[in-house]
Amino acid sequence: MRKSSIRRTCAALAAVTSLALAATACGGTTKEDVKDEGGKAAAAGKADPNAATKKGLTVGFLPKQVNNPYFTVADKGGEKALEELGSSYKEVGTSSGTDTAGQVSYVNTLTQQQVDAIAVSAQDPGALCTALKQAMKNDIKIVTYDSDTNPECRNAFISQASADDIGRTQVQQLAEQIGNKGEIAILSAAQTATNQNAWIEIMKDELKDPKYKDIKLVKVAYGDDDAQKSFQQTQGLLQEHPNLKGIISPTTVGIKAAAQYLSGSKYKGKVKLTGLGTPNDMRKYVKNGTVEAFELWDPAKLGELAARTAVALASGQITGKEGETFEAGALGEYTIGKDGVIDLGKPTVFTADNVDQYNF
Ligand code: RAM
Repeated sequence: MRKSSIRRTCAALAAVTSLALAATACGGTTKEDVKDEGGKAAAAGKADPNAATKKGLTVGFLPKQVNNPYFTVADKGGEKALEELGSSYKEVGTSSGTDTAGQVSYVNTLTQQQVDAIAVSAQDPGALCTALKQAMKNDIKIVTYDSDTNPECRNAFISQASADDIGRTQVQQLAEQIGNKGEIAILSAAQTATNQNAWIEIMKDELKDPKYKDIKLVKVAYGDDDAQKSFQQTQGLLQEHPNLKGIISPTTVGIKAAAQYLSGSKYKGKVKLTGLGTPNDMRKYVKNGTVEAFELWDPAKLGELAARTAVALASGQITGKEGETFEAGALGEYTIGKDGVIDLGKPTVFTADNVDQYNF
């Protein structure tokens, strides 16, 4: 039986019965039996770098939040890459960045639909684990991108840049702007967000350097990647801490809302703001003097690398082990690092001098 007809039969079964039953009923003609050589090697835990790139795969993208412009750009990058590779893309997800139950149910749905791979940005590291492990048992490859789960709950994590680079450079930028002195605060996304929490830990570590002895981190606030909540949190930070000199917002939604608040207030240009934003969101605030510098990577490339990694995994070219290498089209060759982490590259710093060269 061809894989596509097996999939239809099993999908129909899965739709009317429990997944476990469907898997039993499809026993003997599961995906395992129709694997090519590369697939067999991968099933045995070995990568076959020469295995052909499979076509006709379906990769489901599950961002942290569907209506977040950052993920719109990232997932478009994934869609384009899959089109080039002859595979299909679909996107599902919640509109709130703090709906972990919603994310879990989307993982379960994609598993029932027997997609070949899932690229997911986790709202919470642990909450998705059981569902993701169930997907992997069903031979679905799991790639996290942007925000990771626990390493045993996925095959690989596509990191936008090393957490170290992202965390330390934001502190360095703000410290320079405030002359290494004064109170600062962080405006983050959701309190459970794996990516933001990893960066915040590194920021705190960077702040231990004696050169920052006159800088005091007074608060970490959470805007949940909700524009209104982030705006109000910024307002609250300034009310509670009238001597605040600077804010780091490592989220595209947060930095935009904070810039909007500052630019319409008496603090414009006085309270410094940096963090992670998109050039299109931040251009106006760089030009009107609210923000001097901020940083980000190209989200489209992050989505593209997630898609290409998913296809390489599903083709058996890699298994997610440290040291394996693969070709990611025009992005070049990547090597899998410790714990299955793949770094996209270095973040780019945007200022008034270069912000107009970017359009995302
Ligand atoms: C927001 C999200 C995302 C993060 C970017 C920088 O869009 O929180 O997870 O990577 O900001």
